[in-house]
Amino acid sequence: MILHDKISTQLPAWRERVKNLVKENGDKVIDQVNIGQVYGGMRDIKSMVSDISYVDPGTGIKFRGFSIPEVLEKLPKPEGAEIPYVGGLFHLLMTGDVPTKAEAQEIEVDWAKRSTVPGHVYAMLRTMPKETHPMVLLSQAVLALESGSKYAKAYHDGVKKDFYWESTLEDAMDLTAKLPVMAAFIYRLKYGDGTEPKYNPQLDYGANFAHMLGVKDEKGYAELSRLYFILHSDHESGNVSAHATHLVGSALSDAYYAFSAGLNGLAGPLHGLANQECLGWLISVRDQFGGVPSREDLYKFAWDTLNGGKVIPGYGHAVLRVTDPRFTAQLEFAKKRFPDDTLLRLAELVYDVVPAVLKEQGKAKNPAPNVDAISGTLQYYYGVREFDFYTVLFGVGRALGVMPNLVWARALGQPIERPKSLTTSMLEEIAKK
Ligand code: NMX
Ligand code: MLT
Repeated sequence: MILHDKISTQLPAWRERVKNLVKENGDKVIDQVNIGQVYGGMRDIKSMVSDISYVDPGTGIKFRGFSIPEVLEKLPKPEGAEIPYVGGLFHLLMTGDVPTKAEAQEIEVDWAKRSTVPGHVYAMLRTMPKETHPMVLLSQAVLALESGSKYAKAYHDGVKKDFYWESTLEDAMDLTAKLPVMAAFIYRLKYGDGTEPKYNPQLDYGANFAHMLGVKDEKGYAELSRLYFILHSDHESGNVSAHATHLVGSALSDAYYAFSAGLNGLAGPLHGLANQECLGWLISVRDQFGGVPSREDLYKFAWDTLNGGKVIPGYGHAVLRVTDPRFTAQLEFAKKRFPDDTLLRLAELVYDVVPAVLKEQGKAKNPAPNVDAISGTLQYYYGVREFDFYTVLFGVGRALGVMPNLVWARALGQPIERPKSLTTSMLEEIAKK
């Protein structure tokens, strides 16, 4: 497998680099921790390492050093498409190399071969009550695949630590191959006829998803799916879904246990569920005013939300201090394809009005939009209008980033994660000094 060969070529140098860094500079101080941070969700404490992506507060995400416009420009694309292969992004995140078209297609072909979802997963999902949230179903489906973990088997068969990453890579390929199929089935089960989707090996990952979901404009939605999965793949290591995946994986739990945990974190309204909440908020504005309101009406509506003790979903960020470039990429995609859409015009007006409202309120450190402020608007345009499905889409995308992180954590032998906690009395003692 191409990813296996590339990683194993790179690995000796990486192991040497990390070993020397820790040996020669292990006691160099990179950060200090204060009491506010200990009580404040560990915000900004520099205590993790990832070479897969990095979020600069002032410019946003870089995937393996490439900005979003660079990724969209450099990665190979299917014939006649504007948005690159998802397989190309996965190759980039796993290896750091921009793949050729043939290399990106190799991942796509491998995914197609691994895409069959075992019957017990469908049977299990069918037993769940109709009102079960799609994120519960996705997390359960991921866990239900665990019995097929190649890493868990290799571990129990006594494979040496240096080789853990190989079976983890196999799990990463298997899981990412099956995720869009399981997501499409959850969509059909919840809102459609409940039939099991079939992956078409002639189509790429994004086009397959469009086909399996059964949207009207398959070509248009295939472009959106590729964009959506690429943009949502990774946001360095500290966000809840990536960190949860890493934390659980650090106990040497396999990719299925680890990613299911990540999904459970993604399902929170302050994290991935904000995309569902955001579209709900936009629709409530549209319905209250019968379309796009005046700036004054929107201003008042936003203040009513804040005065009601709620957050404005899709705005603010723990790290970013500017407009999220993932928001901008989606806005540009939509403006190019459906500039007159009511919800898009509304999302643009919100972008104009809400940052000023949040600034006036003076609480949010970043009043600008994040990735979730517009993603639902694009889904809605293409006819995927069931808001509670949106975080499932985020989950499919997120696997593409957290899996390379897991493979490399295994390859570099990262240890079990175990920070130290203190009691409040201890902190009070420290405060007196
Ligand atoms: N609307 C209202 N209040 C906000 C918002 C917002 N969009 N963003 C931040 N605040 C408040 C926040 O609740 C906090 O209030 P309090 O002191 O009363 O607890 C205060 O501003 C300071 O928060 P920050 O330090 O700016 O933000 P923090 O790093 O704690 O949290 C988020 C980051 C993203 C959780 C927060 O901005 C938020 O709740 N945003 C809305 C939900 C959202 O869009 N989440 C999706 C994030 C992206 N993702 O996909 O994960
Ligand atoms: C993400 O993509 O994970 C979100 O923007 C949240 C974060 O980075 O903290």
